[in-house]
Amino acid sequence: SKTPMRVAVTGAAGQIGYALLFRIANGDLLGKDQPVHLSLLDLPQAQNAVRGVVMELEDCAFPLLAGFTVTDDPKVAFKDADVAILVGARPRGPGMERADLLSANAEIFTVQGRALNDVAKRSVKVLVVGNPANTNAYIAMKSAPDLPAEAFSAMLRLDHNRALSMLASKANVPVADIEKLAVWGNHSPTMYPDYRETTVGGKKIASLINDEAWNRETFIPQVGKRGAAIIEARGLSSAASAANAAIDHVRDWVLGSNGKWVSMGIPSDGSYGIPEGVMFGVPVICEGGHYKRVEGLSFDDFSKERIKLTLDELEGERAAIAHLLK
Ligand code: NAX
Repeated sequence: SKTPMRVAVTGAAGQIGYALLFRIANGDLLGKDQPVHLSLLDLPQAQNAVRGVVMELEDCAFPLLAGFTVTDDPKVAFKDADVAILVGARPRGPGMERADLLSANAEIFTVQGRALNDVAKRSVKVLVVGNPANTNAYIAMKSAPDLPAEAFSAMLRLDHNRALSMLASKANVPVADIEKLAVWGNHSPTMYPDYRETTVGGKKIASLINDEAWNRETFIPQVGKRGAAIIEARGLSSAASAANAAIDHVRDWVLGSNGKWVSMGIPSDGSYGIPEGVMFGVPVICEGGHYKRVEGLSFDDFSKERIKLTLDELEGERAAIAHLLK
């Protein structure tokens, strides 16, 4: 049988962690024939809670679960990691300014980026879920100069899946038949879900929907505010759907997206006018353990405006933490 792959998850005691770990152990992430070793990182005060989650994982008797590491030390958690899913982050507390939030997280992701740099497999794939996800991923990448920049990504997949589902219901078609959706930019309400190229059975979905007002006044804002709507309804932020998106993101990256477009936050190569290095959501196709940006797309005036809005926000975040990156 195969050698276990090592998957590190941070924020393991949190609500996304609780929805994520059981699916990884069940083989949903890396395949039904791939044993996994789980390395669980959380803060010192959450170690007991992580041990409780481990007891439940044990009680599932997952055949693919080869072992555990439980720790509050990133260098232990990331040792020889094949995959690292960085979920734990500092949430915005009462009265906390945006700049305070950015710098509290900059500290966390600097430490974790350095630890990945020092101890992870050279082929590690890192997904940042913890918010502000794009900027946190950027900081981790910049703190890991010995790893390839391509090792680092931020999660736009929840936005992508939300948009897919809304389009399927609007056009009254199965989700699985929808191809070529793109979500551009920052994982925040400024992101741009873009269905100009999207097809269903070879036909443009835009011609089926044929409602540009719906695109601008309903679709784009609702995808952007979906997270807030879930908090409003559930009293808690998205957890199972966020965990599902993390699984989709990493599974496709490792095992391939079968020719489908998926959206990932990745360091820009300078294309589409996005300055090099900015951690920006773009459509990609995954194959052979690598992602490849979809190239040659064009933007109309409205799309250019939307891209500028989300890029300006990301550049603002990057400027706010620049002094912390040495
Ligand atoms: P919880 O507050 O339930 O759990 C967070 C866990 O992280 C806690 O157990 C905490 O102790 C731990 N933690 C905090 N700092 C840590 C550190 N430095 N090292 C290790 N562990 C640490 O939050 P949860 O609902 O699980 O959400 C986690 C993060 O995901 C938040 O930042 C949230 O904003 C973000 N989200 C990102 C999404 C995306 O699409 N990119 C969507 C879902 C989610 O809102």
